[in-house]
Amino acid sequence: MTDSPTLLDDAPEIERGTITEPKVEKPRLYKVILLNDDYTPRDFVTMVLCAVFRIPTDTAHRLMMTAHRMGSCVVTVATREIAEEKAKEGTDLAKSEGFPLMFTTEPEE
Ligand code: NFA
Repeated sequence: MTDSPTLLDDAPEIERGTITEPKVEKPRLYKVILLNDDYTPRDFVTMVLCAVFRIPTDTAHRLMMTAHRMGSCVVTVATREIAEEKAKEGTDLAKSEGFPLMFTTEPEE
């Protein structure tokens, strides 16, 4: 009696001695950077950070002061899409009120 065909007959041959690494790459992350300027009021910067990045007021105030003293500071880290969206949201909100406040993005490492 001949064996009836099974699913295994169509299975690809296993390559002996080859270890295949799983090809799952973590997405590259981007920093959202708050830039200091001489014109945007401190309270407005703090408000934008709270509104756009959902940061508590005390944390937002610390970040604002860090950028004010150092020239810039990292607000958050996210995927490229989210980071660019948030940077634009913050920059546009300031622009709509006539302030030059700017957020930029840059890739991590
Ligand atoms: N340097 C601004 C001021 O003295 C405040 C500021 C902080 C602006 C952080 C932009 C970023 N009014």
